[in-house]
Amino acid sequence: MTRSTARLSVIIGAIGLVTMLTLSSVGFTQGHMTDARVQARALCAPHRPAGTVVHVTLSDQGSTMMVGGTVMMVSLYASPSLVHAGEVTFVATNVGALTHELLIVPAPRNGVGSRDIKSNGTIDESSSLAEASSACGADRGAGITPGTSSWVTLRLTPGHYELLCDEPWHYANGMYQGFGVQ
Ligand SMILES: [Cu+2]
Repeated sequence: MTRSTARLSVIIGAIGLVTMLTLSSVGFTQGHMTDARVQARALCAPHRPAGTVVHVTLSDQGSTMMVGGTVMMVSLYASPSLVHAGEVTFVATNVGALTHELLIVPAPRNGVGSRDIKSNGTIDESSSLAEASSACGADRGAGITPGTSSWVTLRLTPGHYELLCDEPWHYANGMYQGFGVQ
């Protein structure tokens, strides 16, 4: 290999690396799409959402489970993440490949993400205020399947809350977000 071909292959390699990084960052930021794009992708939405509407995007990187099925790339992103007290409708849209759900729970004393994980990979749901887990429907169901939305309306008083997905091991892998009501 001549010096110039060696230099050329270094340049091509660098371009390839930059392309790979760009593509992977596009994939990783999928959970942060604008509300409009999320709504356009969802198969269903509530007809007349009551109160303040919060869009929650549930996402994952598909079958990246490793080591005993407990490591996965999952994400939950709510917009807005701070609302005024009163009636709030959460519309949760699953743009990932796994089934997800949305629970609205008062934030744990030790901070968002600090809940104990049971041996089956879930948390104690007894303090949950509401749940959207019905594919193309309101309230509780069998889970939000890929490409569908679920929604739930409730009255929230000022405070700190946690939005989370309690499919096995999703919370343990970071599928939660703090949510404020003022
Ligand atoms: Cu999940």
